[in-house]
Amino acid sequence: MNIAPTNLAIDRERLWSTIMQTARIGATAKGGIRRLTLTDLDAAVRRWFIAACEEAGCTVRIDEMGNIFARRPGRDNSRLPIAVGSHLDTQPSGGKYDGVIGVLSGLELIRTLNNAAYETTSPIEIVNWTNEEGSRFAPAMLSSGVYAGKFTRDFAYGRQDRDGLAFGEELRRIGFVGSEPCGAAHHPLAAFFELHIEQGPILEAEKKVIGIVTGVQGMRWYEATVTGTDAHAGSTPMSLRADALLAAARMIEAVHRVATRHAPLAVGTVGLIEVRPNSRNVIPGECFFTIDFRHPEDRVLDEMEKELGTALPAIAAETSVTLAWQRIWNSPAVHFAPECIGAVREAAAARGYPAREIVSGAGHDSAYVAAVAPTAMIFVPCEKGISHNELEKAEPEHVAAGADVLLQAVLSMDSHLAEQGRA
Ligand code: HGY
Ligand code: MN
Ligand code: MN
Repeated sequence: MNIAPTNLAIDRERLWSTIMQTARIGATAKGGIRRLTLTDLDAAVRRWFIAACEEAGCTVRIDEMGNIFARRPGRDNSRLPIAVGSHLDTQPSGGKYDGVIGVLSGLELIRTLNNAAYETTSPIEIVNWTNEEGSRFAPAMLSSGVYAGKFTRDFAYGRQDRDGLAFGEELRRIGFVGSEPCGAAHHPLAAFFELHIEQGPILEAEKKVIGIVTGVQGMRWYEATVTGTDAHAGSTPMSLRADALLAAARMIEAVHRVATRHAPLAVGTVGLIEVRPNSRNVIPGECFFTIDFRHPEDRVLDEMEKELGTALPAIAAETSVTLAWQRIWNSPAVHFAPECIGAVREAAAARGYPAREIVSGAGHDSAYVAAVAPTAMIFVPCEKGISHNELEKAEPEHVAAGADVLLQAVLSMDSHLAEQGRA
């Protein structure tokens, strides 16, 4: 695909100040963001985003999952839109850039085209996908998943947070149940590009500015509930205990052992644990915890799951507790569209940015959108690869480079589709 010969360039100061402006919505003392999905803070940043898009001349549509689509018309609006985007929700102690730079670089792209009075052939859309993080409502990428037909809307609406609040009710409460059905059949895209920080150490270590993302590794989430017996910490002999937390601790060690056995490509994490009654002088009678397994190959994830299926029940038996566990999410490994990967690769080369191909360790909405539209991602480095952490840090020039490549990739895709008379 030949690069659209444009001397257009994004306004890096405007992009950076926009990122810092929205970072104030849910800002934490340590310089991060706490903006959990479907909270009032999520609603506030959504309203900010809609107002900014309308000010940039976009028309805004919202679907029944709260996904926001801001559209800039093109010369031929009968064509499918070329979309860019990501997510504005964050982890409980998230950073300023995860998801945010993918949405706001889309706004910057629109602002740049407006300032240059540049008319694309296809319409351009910016998308904010609801609940990418999956921290409050599991699984992750829930709304791009409904859009791609991986989950039904009713399944998504029924997902509950740890306080028992349901996704659908919370979406209604913040006023973002849109009128448009959620799905690629109702809102098809010609292509989708997502700019994101790498959230890993590779680009920084190799002094690369751009990651040409070729796909996303496989991910599986499990939930386990261990049931023992609440009992008095002082008067219950060690031999008579059914200690749910002790059992869970050994199971967590087993998760680590299985992942380490398949390292360096496999990773395994227990990130959420709840102990009941959680009282210092009561032997815990119940423990709930989550398991996150990932690997680039689904067959290895099958092996890891099998090993876990042997280890966990054995630990339950030796600690006199009962175990209930289930897989709640399976996101197979994804390969992005060669034509979109090519557009990113050529855009980075045309701008002279040091780049390398990379597979994403983190999950992204692109993983699901890729099932229903040609998709690729662009990574930029973040300091020491740290993310899902308030100290997450990206350099302005790297974010600007990523937005620049995004602009160029979108414009070359637009020219390519126009030449083909397609979409
Ligand atoms: O879990 C993930 O990889 C993403 O950050 N939701
Ligand atoms: Mn993200
Ligand atoms: Mn994230």
